[in-house]
Amino acid sequence: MATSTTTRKPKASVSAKPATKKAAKKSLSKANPLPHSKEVYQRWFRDMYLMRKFEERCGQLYIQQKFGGFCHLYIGQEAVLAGISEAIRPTDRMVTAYRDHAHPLVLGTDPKHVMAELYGRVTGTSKGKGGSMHMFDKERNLFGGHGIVGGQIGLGAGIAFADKYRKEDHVTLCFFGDGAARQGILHETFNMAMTWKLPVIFIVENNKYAMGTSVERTSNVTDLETMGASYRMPSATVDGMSPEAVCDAIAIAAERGRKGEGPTLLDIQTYRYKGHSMSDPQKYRTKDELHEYQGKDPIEYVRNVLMAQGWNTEAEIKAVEKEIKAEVEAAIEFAENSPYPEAHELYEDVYMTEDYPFVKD
Ligand SMILES: Cc1ncc(C[n+]2csc(CCOP(=O)(O)OP(=O)(O)O)c2C)c(N)n1
Ligand SMILES: [Mg+2]
Repeated sequence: MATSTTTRKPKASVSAKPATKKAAKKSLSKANPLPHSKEVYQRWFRDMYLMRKFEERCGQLYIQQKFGGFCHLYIGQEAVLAGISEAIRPTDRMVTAYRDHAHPLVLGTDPKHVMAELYGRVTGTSKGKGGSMHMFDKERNLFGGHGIVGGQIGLGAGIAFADKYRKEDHVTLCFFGDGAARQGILHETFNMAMTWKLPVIFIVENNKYAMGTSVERTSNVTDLETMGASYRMPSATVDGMSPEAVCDAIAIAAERGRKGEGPTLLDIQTYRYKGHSMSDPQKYRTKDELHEYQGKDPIEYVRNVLMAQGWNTEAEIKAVEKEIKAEVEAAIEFAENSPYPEAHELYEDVYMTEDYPFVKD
């Protein structure tokens, strides 16, 4: 995440990336300047590789029944969070749905506590009481992890309202899926957010499907950016397989929010390589479609940038990969050795106010 207190200036937008490694190497020559520094690409590689490896292990552990509940993987969508993290400040807020393991990781939450939450252990981010769908990190302004499709759209505007009311210049990043975009709450929220010019960025993580239902089967309006039009909300469609394109779009939207100009809607087009959750036969899509997106894999792309620019050797990249894999294994060990919450925890963290009048012994 950008650590400076000023938002980075939006960079020139970047065209679609080449699909093959050979093509990538060719076009990423030193003569072809990139919009970000070596450090940014190196951090993107680390962050995305951590998200990917953490979740690959989550999928395996879930099948081994090491933890229960639901498990929705983010694999394939990593460029969205990588791009965003470069365009925001640590004080900005995030609220998302149940596909939420990667959000705390990119914000810097220790993977140990994310894994422990999946395992339902007291050392988890929500003391083991939330599980996969309810990752929170108060210190890093992550407001969850929500299981009701579209529920967090209203929450996002509420958080932004509180910041505006307190005259604080934070921006809220409110994530939801292409399926959630069809919930009625979106319209009420868009209306209020535009009326009050709230500092919120509505981010559709458009992975083309809501469980097994494609965007095309959901509505005659398949161009989701137009959903902001009735409210005259500035909107754009963004290539979500490109961290650079996401970073540019978020930087512009965040600047608008901080200047008091109100919300932005971004239809960030991405793809999930895995099923909706762990029990999904994926009959609604073809292998060719999946391979097409895997050919634009953002981790491969950034790895190629690092090597083509001469910023890292293959051996250096392999060393980073080894380090991250070890970090994920350490997180699993930490989770497995952590205790479950005690029974009294059931009654704690329910109300903010300890003497809430309706809580009686
Ligand atoms: C109000 C509500 N209706 C239905 C569900 C069941 N459900 C869970 S996930 C999901 C699909 C949502 O898809 P999308 O918003 O595109 O997000 P994605 O899973 O693709 O990230 C549905 C219908 C739910 N959790 N809440
Ligand atoms: Mg979806």
